[in-house]
Amino acid sequence: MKSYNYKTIEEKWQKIWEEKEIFKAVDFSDKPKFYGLVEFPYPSGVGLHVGHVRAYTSLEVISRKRRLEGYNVLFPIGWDAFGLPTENYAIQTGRHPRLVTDENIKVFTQQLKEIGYSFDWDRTVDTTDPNYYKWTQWIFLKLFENDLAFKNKTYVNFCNDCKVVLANEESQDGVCDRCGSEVVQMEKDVWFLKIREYAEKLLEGLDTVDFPQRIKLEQENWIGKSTGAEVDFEINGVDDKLTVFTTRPDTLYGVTFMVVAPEHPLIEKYNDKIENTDEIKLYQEQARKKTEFERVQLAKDKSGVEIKGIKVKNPLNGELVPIWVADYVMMGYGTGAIMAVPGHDTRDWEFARKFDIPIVEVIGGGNVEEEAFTDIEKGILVNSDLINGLNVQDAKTKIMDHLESSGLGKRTVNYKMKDWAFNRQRYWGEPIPIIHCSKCGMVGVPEDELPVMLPEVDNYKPTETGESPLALIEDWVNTTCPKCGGEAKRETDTMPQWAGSSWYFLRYMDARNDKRFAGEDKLDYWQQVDWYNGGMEHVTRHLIYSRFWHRFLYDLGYVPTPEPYAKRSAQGLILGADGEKMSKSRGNVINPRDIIGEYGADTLRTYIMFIGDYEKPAPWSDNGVKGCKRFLDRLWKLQEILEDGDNYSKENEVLMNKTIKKVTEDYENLKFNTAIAAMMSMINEINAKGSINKREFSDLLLLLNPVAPHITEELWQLAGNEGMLHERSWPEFDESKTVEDIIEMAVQINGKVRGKIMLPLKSTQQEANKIAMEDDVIKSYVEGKSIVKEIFVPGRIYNIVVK
Ligand code: ANZ
Ligand code: ZN
Repeated sequence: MKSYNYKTIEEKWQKIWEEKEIFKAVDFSDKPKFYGLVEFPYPSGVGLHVGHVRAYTSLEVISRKRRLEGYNVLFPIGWDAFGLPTENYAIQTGRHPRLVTDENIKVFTQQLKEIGYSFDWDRTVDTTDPNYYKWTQWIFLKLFENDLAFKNKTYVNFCNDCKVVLANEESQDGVCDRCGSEVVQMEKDVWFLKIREYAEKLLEGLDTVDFPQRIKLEQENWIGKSTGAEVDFEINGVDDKLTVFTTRPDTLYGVTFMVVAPEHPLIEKYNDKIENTDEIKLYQEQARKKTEFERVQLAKDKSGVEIKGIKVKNPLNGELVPIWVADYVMMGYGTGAIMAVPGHDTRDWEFARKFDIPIVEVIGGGNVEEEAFTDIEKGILVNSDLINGLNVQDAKTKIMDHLESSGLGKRTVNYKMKDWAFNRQRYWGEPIPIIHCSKCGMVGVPEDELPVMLPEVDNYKPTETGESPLALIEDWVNTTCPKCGGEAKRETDTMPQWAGSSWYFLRYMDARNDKRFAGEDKLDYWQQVDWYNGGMEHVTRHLIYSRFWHRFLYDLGYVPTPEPYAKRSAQGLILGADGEKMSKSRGNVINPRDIIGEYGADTLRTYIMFIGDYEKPAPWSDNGVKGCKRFLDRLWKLQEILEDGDNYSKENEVLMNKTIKKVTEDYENLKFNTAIAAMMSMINEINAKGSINKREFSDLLLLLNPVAPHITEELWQLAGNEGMLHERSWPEFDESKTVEDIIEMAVQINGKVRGKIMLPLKSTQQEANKIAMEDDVIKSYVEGKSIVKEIFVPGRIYNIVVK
């Protein structure tokens, strides 16, 4: 027997797969199709890590299994290559991000190939390739044409260190996600996409997909649908009103003040009437310096100023209510103004306490002197004229009916989700294909002029003014207006990192098309992603953004399905051996290449699938790796006890059926660890029995092939089979043969039948004894006596002779 030389074996099969283009997805094949998608990597300078291996091996296993099951499989890979690390590296070293990206892609490609993944390498996409970003720009233009892209002045989170405008999500805790320095507010005119218009569709779509519950929940929370009412409060003495959004119209009788956001237009509008404008201006300036996070999350200590000179009237009882300005109310949500009910809202309660504003109880059941009473299940309306005695739900309905019929308000829905800040002031991103003309306004670059290529720059560093370095290249910026032919300027913002990944799964269906983002016929054939696996980090935004783009394209008739991904799963993190997150500073990082070098790719793949529950975090274990290598060694050694045979032997029949069933089902349920454990114990049983025939061996190889494709192909060939293993079909099992036959057996004591036991047909004498002694009657005849002799005829009789 040759020894298991994984290095030569793995190189050999990888070469064969590549040369024969085994894993090419076939457009329009008659076979059923399966589209498995993994999140494409950002090709960073540090190369592949074990987390990638965990993320990719799962769908690799499913994809290989699907091919054996007769599917035409699309299992692609590509590069999400725009982004800050590469750009920052370029700034430091002066090397062009293009060169750096190409080098990194080379390294990643080689590493993925060394692991033996069955990707279709003909379909790779690279988001930084003009042939790709041409279509990213094209989708942007479609959004622009459909009024879903707009520019607006806002205060943006600006990192003084990175010189970049950050999305709210990138500046949580008021610090920059990337460098940790303080984030300041800067006024800028930036691009937004109107994802809010898709809120309802994105919510509804969740009912039609197979996503883990926690992912659905995160999508729902991100969208943050809130049902309530808009209520108009007449402004006293003028013909105008202040409209608030409330989820609690039932508490209207408990309103003791109003709050408007510091940015609310009312302040400007009634400047003449307001008596303390200086005080308010000062407050507005202070608020401007705070990030949204500081205003909402950190605002333990409430601040605010009463607007003197104007009041509003409570629409139900006509009482005059003072208006305050306070930064815990955000301009970007609802109407930017609230009716404050300190008796039943905690923030309002804290505010009222601090500024000595009356607190009125309108929901009985608590003690509003001590804290806001917020129990909407138990509370009963009090001090509320129209609705006294009702529960909260009924009171809401009644008040909303009343408001609507008397024209004082209306039912409304709000979404927490903000429009998507779609811009970066950096170099290494897709140029936004818009031209600014002083006569025509903003004009989309004509489709036949796409892509708008990234120009060469001398310096990749963003400008101090917060503009991208593109703004400094005059001959690029200055252009002519596509509409009027007059002098015009190009947009110099680039797209955010999320752009390219919002539609890459469509490009894989037709990656080399130069007429369209993907051909209609191919989109029709591949339809949608059948199964998408990835991480939990950043998944909320990526899924929201890509579902939005996809849904938009669907609405325009460009793609055949409303949702891009039929099913989504997520892997857990691989932790360092110390149980901590892998990090350079902790020195607990495992490099997959080292494992491949020492044990081979099949061991790496097997171990990473064996490491633990797929969806949970799992610590690395060197012993675990060695154990998996020993498993493959034992598999290799089965050659020594290999016998002829085209059918399962009687002895191994149950073992085979049961293992096939277990592995088949476990793979589908992401229980790779227990599937592998079943194959490990199968090998142990085979070794105990001392033989395995060729048919049994082949089927075992097939079961393990998706996980360890090289060694299984090799063993198949060494066993003298024709063709290649991956051309065979997935083994089937007979449900009725997955358990041992159970029989009834009489137990005699000194020749007399004293009881009956149930036991598997092939039980041994020891097993029969164990079961017999669990029977109290039989036991009573044996207890206290010594066993002289036992006669055991398997499947027939068990006689115990005692004295
Ligand atoms: C009166 C009231 C009484 C409220 C009560 C709550 C409890 P969600 O569920 O998040 O939508 N609100 C409305 N617009 C706001 C804004 N721009 N900034 C800060 N707070 C705002 O919450 C909606 C509730 O949050 C609204 O209902 C409003 O306060 C407040 F016992 O109105 B409520
Ligand atoms: Zn023009």
